[in-house]
Amino acid sequence: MTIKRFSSGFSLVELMVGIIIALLGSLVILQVFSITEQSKQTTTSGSDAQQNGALAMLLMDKDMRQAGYGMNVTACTGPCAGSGFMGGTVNINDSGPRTVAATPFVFAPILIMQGAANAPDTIVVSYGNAATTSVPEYTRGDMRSGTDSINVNSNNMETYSVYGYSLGDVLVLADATTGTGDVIQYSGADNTDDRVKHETGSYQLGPVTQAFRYNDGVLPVYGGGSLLFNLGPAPVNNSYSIVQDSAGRRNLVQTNNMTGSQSIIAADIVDLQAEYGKDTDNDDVIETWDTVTPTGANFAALNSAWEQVKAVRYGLVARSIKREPACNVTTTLPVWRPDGTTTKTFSNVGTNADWQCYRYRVFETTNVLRNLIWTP
Ligand SMILES: [Ca+2]
Ligand SMILES: [Ca+2]
Repeated sequence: MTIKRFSSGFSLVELMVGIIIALLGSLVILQVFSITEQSKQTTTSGSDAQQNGALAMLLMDKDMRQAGYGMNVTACTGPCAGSGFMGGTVNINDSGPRTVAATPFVFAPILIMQGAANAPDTIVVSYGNAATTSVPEYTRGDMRSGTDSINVNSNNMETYSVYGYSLGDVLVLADATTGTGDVIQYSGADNTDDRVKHETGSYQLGPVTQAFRYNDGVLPVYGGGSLLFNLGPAPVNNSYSIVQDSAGRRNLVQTNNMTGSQSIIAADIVDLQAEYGKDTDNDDVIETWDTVTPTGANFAALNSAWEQVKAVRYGLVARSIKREPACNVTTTLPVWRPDGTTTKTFSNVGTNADWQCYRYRVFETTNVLRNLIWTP
């Protein structure tokens, strides 16, 4: 007797039902995964903006805390009475390699170049880094030509010698009557007559031979009572501006105006606005916050107007990298408070047609120009 054995298994209908259930399961899993991924990217892009903005603020703040070091003038009697140089225009006679052209150096801790209409502002930060002197000397006169050495007032000191300069130090020779100056570089001293030299050629810095890069200019003759500031081996005159790249991204760019080099220091920074804090009645308390760069009918008036600038306040906007699918993640333009209370809008953010598809973070701070506390 044979036993007929039926082979057990799925029928075609059972198989198809099974496949459909598996497909539905996969769909649900994919859907959940997609939603999770989307929310993860949104969270990450928000933190990108947070990080970029914080980095931008950190780097700018680090520079601004030093703004004005070595640039102030203490009270002086004699031929130089009352003369300061804040707000003067200094030529950077640079023979070194540059990626951007040398622009005149406005001799002030902070210069805000207001963007046209509501475009981003550019903030220029300046300071010296001399290890020894942080106050200028007055010249004794007799600079006989534009390349002649400079007779400094060292006879005010105990020793009859040129004091406080190191080879390669970058100096600013300034005429406080006209408000113009020139960057030069210290190339040695002639101690028989207290003279500071600013020759072309090169010098040895440790194992490295360096060229004097700021001594090629033909200078006007500077008379007695001119100021000689020692800004040290590597003074800073940095511009911070928003530059749009070829892909349409806006980044915070730092330009080193002394050497002409440029770099992106924080990505996706879409606006930068700044205002001056001014003490207009000379009681060391700021009462005015505005965007007006000091002016004056003559240099003395311009100098006084600059000496009212005691602080800078600035705000910047960082944008998330991710463009959200729904363009309603931001509904109002970001704002800041330049004087601490009045609200102002970052209008430049809205010039991107799809600005509402991104998230933004606002950062704002005040930097007191504390290196100017000795200003007369
Ligand atoms: Ca502005
Ligand atoms: Ca005041």
